[in-house]
Amino acid sequence: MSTNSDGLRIALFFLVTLCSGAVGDEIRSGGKFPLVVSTWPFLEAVRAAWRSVDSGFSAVDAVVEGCSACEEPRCDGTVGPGGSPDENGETTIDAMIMNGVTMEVGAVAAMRYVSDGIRAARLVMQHTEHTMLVGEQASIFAISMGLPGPTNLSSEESREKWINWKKSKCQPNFRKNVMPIDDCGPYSLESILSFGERTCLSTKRAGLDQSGPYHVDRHNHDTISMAVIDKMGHIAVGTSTNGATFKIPGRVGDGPIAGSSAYADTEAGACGATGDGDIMMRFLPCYQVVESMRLGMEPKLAAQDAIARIARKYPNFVGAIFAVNKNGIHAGACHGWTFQYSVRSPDMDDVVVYTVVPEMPTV
Ligand code: SD4
Repeated sequence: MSTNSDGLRIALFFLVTLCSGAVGDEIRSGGKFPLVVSTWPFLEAVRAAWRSVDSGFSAVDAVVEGCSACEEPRCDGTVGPGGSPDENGETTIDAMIMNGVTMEVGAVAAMRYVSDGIRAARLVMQHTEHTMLVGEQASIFAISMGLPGPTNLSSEESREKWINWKKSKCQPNFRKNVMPIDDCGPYSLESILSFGERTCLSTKRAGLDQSGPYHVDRHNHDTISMAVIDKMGHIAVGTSTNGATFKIPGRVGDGPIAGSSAYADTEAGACGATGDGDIMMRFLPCYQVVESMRLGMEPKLAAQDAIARIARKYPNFVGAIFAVNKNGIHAGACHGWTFQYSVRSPDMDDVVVYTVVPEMPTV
C-alpha cells in the first residue's frame, strides 16, 4: 500500500520520465548489483527485498522478504489474503519461487487457509523434490512445515465484494458456453443444447461480451512478480497473488507457473509478468523472454516480442512484463494497460518507479 509520500514520489517520477522521454526505455543499472525489480509500485516490497539483499542475504531470501512484504498489507487487494473472492467467496493463493542458479522451483496453487504464499512456495522448493502442491493439500503441507493456519483468508472487503457480485446476478464471470448466461449457477451444458445446433454454443457465454474478455484491471487482477540479483550475481524470482476476482473455484492462474509469471536463469537474466493469467500462461512469456536474452536479445526487445506474440492471438488481452538481463539492464512492455515496475539498485537513494505505455513492437 503506498503512503502519501510514495504517491508523490511516483507522480514526480512520472512527470520527470515523461519530460525526458524515458518512459519505457531500456535502463542500465549504474551501480550494478545487488538489484531488485518488481511489478507495480510495490515500494515497501522492493525496500524489504533491498534491505535483505543489500545486507548480504541471497537472492532467494530477498525474494521471500520482498513478496512477503506485499502479502501482509495485501498490496492492491490482489496479493495475499483478503482479496479476489472466487465464485464461493473464498480467497485462495497462488505463489512461486525460482532459484536461477539451480533452476529449482517451488510453487503452491489455489492454496486455501494459509496466507503466506511465498513462504509456502519456498518450503516446497527447499524441503521437497516436487515443484508444485495444490489446494488443501498445499495448505496441509505448509501448516505441517510450520506456517500459521488454518486461517480464514476472507476479509470484510472481499466478503462485501462477493455479496455485491451475487446481488448483481454473478456478473461478470468466467463461464462460457453454459446456461444461464445472465445469472448465477448452477450452470449446465444440457439446457443450452436444447437451444439447437451445437455450433450455436460459442454465442452463449455467461456474463461475457463477445467483443471482449472479462474486464481485467489492476484491482481485480494483480501479481507481485519480483526478480533479485544478489551481490554474487545470482538471480531468483518469486510471485504471489490471490488471482482473479470471481474466478471459478479451483482455478489456477499463471502465478505459480514457472516460465509464465516469472523465470530466472543466472546465466541469462530474469522476467516477471502480471495481467490476465488465463491467457498469459498459454504462452510462457517469461520463459520466452529469458531465452531471447540468452540468445543475445536486449531486454526491451525481448519483452516487447513476448507481449506481441500474445497480442497477435488475443488482441484484447491485458498484461505486462519486465525483463532484466544478467548485466542488470532492465525494461518493460505491456498491452492493454499502462504498466509500472519498480527498481532499486546501488546508485539509487530509494526505489524508482518506471512507467511503460502500451505499444506495438517495431520488429
Ligand atoms: C492471475 N496473473 O492469476 C495473475 C494475477 C494477476 O496481474 O493479475 N496478475 O491471472
